[in-house]
Amino acid sequence: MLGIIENKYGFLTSDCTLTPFGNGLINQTWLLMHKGDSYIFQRINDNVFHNPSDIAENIHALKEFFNTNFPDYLFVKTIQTLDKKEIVFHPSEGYCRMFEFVIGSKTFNTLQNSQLAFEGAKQFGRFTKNLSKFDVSKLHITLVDFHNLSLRYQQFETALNKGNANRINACAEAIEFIESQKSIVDEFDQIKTNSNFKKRVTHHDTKISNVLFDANNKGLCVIDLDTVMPGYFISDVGDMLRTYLSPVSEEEVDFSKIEIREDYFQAILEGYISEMKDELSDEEKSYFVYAGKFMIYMQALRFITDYFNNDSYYGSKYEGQNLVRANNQLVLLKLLLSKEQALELRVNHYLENSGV
Ligand code: GN1
Ligand code: MG
Repeated sequence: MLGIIENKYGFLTSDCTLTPFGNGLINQTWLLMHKGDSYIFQRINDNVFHNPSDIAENIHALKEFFNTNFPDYLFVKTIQTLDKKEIVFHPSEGYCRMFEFVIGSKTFNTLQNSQLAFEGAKQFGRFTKNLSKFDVSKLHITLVDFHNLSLRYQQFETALNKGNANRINACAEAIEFIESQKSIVDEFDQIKTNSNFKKRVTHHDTKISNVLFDANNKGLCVIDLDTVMPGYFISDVGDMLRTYLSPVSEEEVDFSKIEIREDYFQAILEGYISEMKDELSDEEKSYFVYAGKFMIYMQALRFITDYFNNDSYYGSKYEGQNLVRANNQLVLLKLLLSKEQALELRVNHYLENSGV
């Protein structure tokens, strides 16, 4: 890696240190220190992103739009190579790129208070709202059918037929529960033909570590734009519900720690709607809780499908990790379903009383 950095960016190897950074599952990320300056250096996983230059072109187009229309928006810059490229291909290291590290900014891997959830939701809402005049058809589809729940369900069914039989046989209970919730897919099929649902510029990976905060814990902007594509708002709201509501993540093995924190729900609702109130149709707003079901269910499907397929997508650091992740998400889904009515009431109450 250091060789590429020296050849392509002109940073002498002896002046650089690289330290693994963050907890992404797909790309590899490092903090690069060079003569007192910090950068983010990444290797793009091209088993997942088959055309990394599409990502670079999308980010470039978004940057131009923000520069012209929202010059005050903090858009995290890609550092260009010596020959002015935003992405580098190396025969053995693959596709790499570098970003500036915004001085004074910080990220959180977990949420310690609901105010951070409000700020995160506000930033993702603001991102989509600011891009409402951006021609969404100009974006490359960096991952085809990424949040297509119907396809994810089909992939699960295919894995049930063709996957690792020992693993499948030991998961009867999880499979039965997943099949019992198939109506979540049917509802998504209806959304796809509902003209009140719009495809907007959607981030598709709204975990809290993808928000930059300032020293006072105010949100600055969103990062990790690899999966920015046309999409439905339920992807972004849903992934926030999936990853902010519980005090523990999808990696937690002690499922008794999984929880739905209603104050965090309220914070996501208020943060997102504060920006998106005039963008979303009334019908879209009524799918706020559904968004959580949609994303949690899809993530459970993706993890269990990968488990049946011998962990070929997410990999696994210990035997059964993807099954733990899938079961964790199924517990989260059950808890969400048990609170569904209370959360629907919160949405209705907030929408009626805040005048949006
Ligand atoms: C992957 O790489 P990371 O952690 O940002 C995945 C998301 C999942 C997430 C689950 C391209 O994101 O869709 O929600 O893992 N990204 C891709 O932790 O598959
Ligand atoms: Mg990501």
